[in-house]
Amino acid sequence: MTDPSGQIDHILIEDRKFPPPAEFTKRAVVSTQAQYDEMYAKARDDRDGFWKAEANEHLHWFEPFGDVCQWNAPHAKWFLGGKTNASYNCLDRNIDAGRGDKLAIVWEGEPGDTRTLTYTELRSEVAKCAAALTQIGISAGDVVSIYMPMTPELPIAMLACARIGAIHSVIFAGFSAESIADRNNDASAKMVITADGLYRRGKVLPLKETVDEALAKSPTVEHCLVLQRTGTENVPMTEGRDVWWHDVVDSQSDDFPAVPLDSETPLFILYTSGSTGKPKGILHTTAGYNLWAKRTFDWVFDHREDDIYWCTADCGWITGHSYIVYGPLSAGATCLMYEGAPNHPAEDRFWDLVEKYKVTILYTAPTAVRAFIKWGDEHVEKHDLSSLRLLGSVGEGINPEAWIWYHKMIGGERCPIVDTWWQTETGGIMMSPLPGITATIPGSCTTPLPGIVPAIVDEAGNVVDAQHGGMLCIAEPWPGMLRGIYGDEQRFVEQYWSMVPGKYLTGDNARKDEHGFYWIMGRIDDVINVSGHRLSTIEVESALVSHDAVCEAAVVGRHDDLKGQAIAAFVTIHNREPNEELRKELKLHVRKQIGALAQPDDIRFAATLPKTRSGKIMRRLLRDVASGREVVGDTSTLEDLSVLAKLGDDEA
Ligand code: 6R9
Repeated sequence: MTDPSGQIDHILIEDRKFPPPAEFTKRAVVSTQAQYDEMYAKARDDRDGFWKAEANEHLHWFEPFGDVCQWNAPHAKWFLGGKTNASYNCLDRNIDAGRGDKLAIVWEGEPGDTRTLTYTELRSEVAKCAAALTQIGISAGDVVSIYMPMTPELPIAMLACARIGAIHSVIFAGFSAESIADRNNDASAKMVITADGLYRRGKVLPLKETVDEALAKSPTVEHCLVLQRTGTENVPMTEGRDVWWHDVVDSQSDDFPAVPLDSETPLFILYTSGSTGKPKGILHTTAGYNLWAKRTFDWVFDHREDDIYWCTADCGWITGHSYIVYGPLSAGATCLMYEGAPNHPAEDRFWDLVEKYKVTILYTAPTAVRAFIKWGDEHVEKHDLSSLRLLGSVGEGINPEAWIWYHKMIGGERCPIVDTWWQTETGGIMMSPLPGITATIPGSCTTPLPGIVPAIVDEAGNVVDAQHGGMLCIAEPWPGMLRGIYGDEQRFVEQYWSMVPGKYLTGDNARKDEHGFYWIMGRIDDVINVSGHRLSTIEVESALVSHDAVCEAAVVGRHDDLKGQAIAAFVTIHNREPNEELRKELKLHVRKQIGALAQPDDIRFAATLPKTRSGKIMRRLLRDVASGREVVGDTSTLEDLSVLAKLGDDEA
C-alpha cells in the first residue's frame, strides 16, 4: 500500500524550547539572528561572492584561485586554478599566526599514558612522516590506507599524506582483514600505515596480524609502515615491505614544506557502508572540503582561543576527519584526543577526562549518551563538569529524552546543545543550531548553515509542503560536497543524483516545522507504512524512550495482511523486569504519547541492539528478524555479530 503523496505523517509533538543563555550569546561567534540571516542570504544570493571572501580569509593560497564554483550537476569544482594545502592550513598557517606554542593535541591513551603536541611540534612530526613517505616512494596521487589506533600518529599520518598530495583512506581499526583488503583493492592502495597493536578495554588487539592477513589479498600494496604502540613481541615484519615507524620517521628532517596543490586535488577517500553491496569510497578534495570543515567548525562550535575541545569520535569516521583533524586544527583549536573505550577502567572515564583536562566543548554521539544513561548517573555525579560550555551530538537523531538527560546531567542546564545533521558525503555539518542564537528544541537539528539550501521532495521529485515529511535533498552545491565515489561514476550518479535530477539526494527523510526548523525522520528505506500512513522510525522510538524503563529503541515494519505493515519494536530496558506487563505498558505509553496508529504490534526485549561500528542502529537487519526471515544483506559493518543471534530469543 503506497500513499500516492509520498508524504510522511508527523505525530510526535515536542515543544520544549531552550534559548541560549544570555552569557553565552554575549561572547558568541555568531551572536545575533541578523548576522546569520545576512550570511545565509549572501551565500544564497551571491554564492560566488560569499565563498570567494570566505576562502580568501580562511585558507592559505600559494596561488590565487580564479572562478569560485563550476557546477555541472552532479560535478562541482571549487576555487579553480588555486593552489593550497590542507596540512599547511592546519599547521603552518597557525604557526604563522602566532600559535606555534599553543597545544594542538592533548592526548591520553587508554592505559593512562599522556602526550601533548604544540602546533610547532605537530608540524615537525607531520613533516618527518611526510619525508619518510616520500623516501619510501609515495608521491602525489598515491592512495595510503591508514589502519591505526587513536594515537597522535593517526592524525599525523593523515596530515603527512595531505602535505605531499597523497590520498589517505582511513579504515577504522575494528574492521576485519577482509574489509581492509576490500578497501585496499577498491582504491588500489600503494601503502598501509598501521601499528603493532591496539588497546581496547585493557586487552591488546593485534593490528599488524590483521593487516598481514589483509595484505595477502591486497596485490597493489607495496609498503607497510608500522607504529610501535603496544610493544607486542615478535611482530612479523616482511622484508622489503614492512618498516617500523621509529626506524624511518623519527630520524627524518622536520623541515619538509607543504606541497602547493591544486584546489581539486583529492584529499581523502572514506568508505561508508551501503545497505547492500560493497562499501562506497566517498571522495573529498582539498580546498572546498578544508574550507567547509573549518567554517562549520567556527560557526557551530563557537570556537574561542582558550577552548579545550573534545570530539569523542574515531578518526576512522568522517566525524573524526572533519572535527578532530581538518576543522579544529585549521581553526587553531586545542583538541583532546582519547584512545580507548568510554567504560575503561570504569564507566566514568569520559567524565574523568572532562574534569582532568577542563574540557569546554564536548562533541559525542547519541549511542554514547544512551549508554551513559544506562550506566547510571552516579558515574557522572562523581565529577566536576563545570568547565563545559557547549555540547554537540552527531550520528543519529537524538531522542528528546536523551537530549534532556544530556542537557541536565552533562550540561548542568547551562550548555547549549548543537544537534548536528550531516553525512560522510557532505564533508561537514549541514544543519545545526548556532549555539549563540538558536532556541533549540530537543530532537530538531534546526536550521541550515550558510550555503545550504535544503529541499523536501516527494517520490516524483516535486518539492512538497515541507511540514509533512518527505525526502531531504540539497538543491545547491556547497564547497564540502563529495566529488564522487572513487572509481565508480555510475554508482555516484545513480545513488545521489538520479531520483531527483540536479539535486543531491541525502537518503534521509525530513520535515520542516512552523518555525522553519528541520527534523530528520530517519532513512528513506526505514519508513513504516501502516494502513497507508507513512511513519518515521524516530518518532515512535522517541515515544518509547520517553518511558522510564526504556534505554534504547529501534522500530521497524513487518508485513501485516490487514494493515500493510505492522510495527515491531526492539527495546533495551533498565530498572525493570522484561515481562508481559511492561510490554502492555509500553504499548499504551506510545499510544498515549503519539496515538493509536503508532502503537507497536510487537515489543521485543533485547539485551543490545545491532549497531554499526560507529554506533548507528542497523534497522535493516531488525526488519529481517521481525519478519522471522533469515538475515540477508551485508553484515560486515555490524559491530558485534553475536547480537543478531541473541535477538531471535526475546528475553521475556
Ligand atoms: C556525520 C555522520 C550519515 C547519516 C545521516 C543520518 C544520520 C547523522 C544525524 C543523523 C539525525 C543527526 N545522522 N547525524 N540523523 N540527526 N544529527 O554521521 O555521517 O556516518 O555518513 O552518517 O547519519 O541518517 O544520513 P555518516
